Order: sequence, then C-alpha cells, then structure tokens
Amino acid sequence: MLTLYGTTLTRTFRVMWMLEELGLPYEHVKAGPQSEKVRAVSPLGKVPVLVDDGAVIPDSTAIMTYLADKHGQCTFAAGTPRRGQQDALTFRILDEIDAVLWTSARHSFVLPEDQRVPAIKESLKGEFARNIARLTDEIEGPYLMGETFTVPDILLCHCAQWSRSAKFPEAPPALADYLSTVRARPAFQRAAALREA
Ligand SMILES: N[C@@H](CCC(=O)N[C@@H](CS)C(=O)NCC(=O)O)C(=O)O
Repeated sequence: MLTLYGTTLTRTFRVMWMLEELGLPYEHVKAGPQSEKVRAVSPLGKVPVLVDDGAVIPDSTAIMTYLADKHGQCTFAAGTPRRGQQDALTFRILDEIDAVLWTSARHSFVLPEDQRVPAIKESLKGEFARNIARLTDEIEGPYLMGETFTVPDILLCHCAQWSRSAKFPEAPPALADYLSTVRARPAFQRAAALREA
C-alpha cells in the first residue's frame, strides 16, 4: 500500500509521474509543506513523502530511485557502469539546476523578507543558463541516456518547468525538442492531468 504526501505544484509531481510510469496504485494526500498531516509522518515537514507499507521515505529523488529499483523500470541496474553514469546525471541536475532554482525561490519568497538578497537572482539566472546549455549538449537522445528513460529525465523535465514559472532563461532549442519528447510520454500526460485536477 503506497501513500504519497504533498501538493501537486511541488516536487511531489516528480513522484506522481514516476508512479504513473510504473502503473502503481497509490493514495494521494494533498497536504502542503509543513502541514500537520505531513509532519505527522515526517517531522522535517518537507514534501514529497512516500509511505510504503508503513516505511516512511522522504525526498523526491530518493523516492523515485527507490521505486525505480524496486520495480526495475526507469533505471539502469544498480552496480552497472550505466547506473553510475545515471546517478552522476541525477546528482548533477540536483547540484546545478535544482539547487540554483531552490536558492532563487528562497530569496524570492521562502526566507523571511529581511534575510532575502534579491540581487542574487541575476547571478543564479546566468549560472542556470550555463549549466543547462552544457547538459543539453550531452543529451544522447531521445532521452538523456539514449533509448532508456531514467530518473534524471523526470528531474530535468520537472526543473525545466519550474524554471519557466520562475521566469528563468528560455530553454535552448535542443532542450525544447527533448522536453517535447519527454512530455509526450503517456505517464507524464496522466500525471499532468492529475495535477491540473
Ligand atoms: N530535496 C527534497 C526537497 C524537498 C523540499 O524542499 N520540498 C519543498 C516543496 S517543493 C518543501 O517542502 N519546502 C518546505 C520547507 O523547506 O520547509 C526533495 O527533492 O524532495
């Protein structure tokens, strides 16, 4: 029995998409960050959180990797060189894209106003543009790692969407083509419909 906690406009969407890729039934508790319902299962209060038969797993990337490994889909097998390369991409997207967007969000609306440094945002936008351009050059096609759709594809696509709502620089054309291919996946379409609902 799987229960997913988190509202759909957060990183929770990544896990919804992975659950759709794997075709797994789950209960969705649409509770916001730091809500009582979330803190009752995970004292950190961050979303998403997955509860699998009583076991609590926080963090979107940890959850996606857990589900992919458990079901042997959307991943290369653990202990293979391709998996090492896949994990390198995952951590790079977290370091170079997710962290940049999150820092920008913190200095826009997350931190108390007197702790925000709004000027940092221009510097972050430049960093984002450089990092995304380098990643785009390395897309094997049609997915990041060739014909195999993997966890970092979900991460990158979600971050690209996030960057648009944060008004970060537009995606290079090759990235836009890649994103269209990824978004055409039926599982993405199903998760997006659930998000809209
Ligand atoms: N690395 C974590 C980050 C989780 C996170 O910060 N989630 C945000 C919503 S997208 C949140 O819950 N923020 C509330 C807080 O930081 O207290 C993940 O990927 O799940």
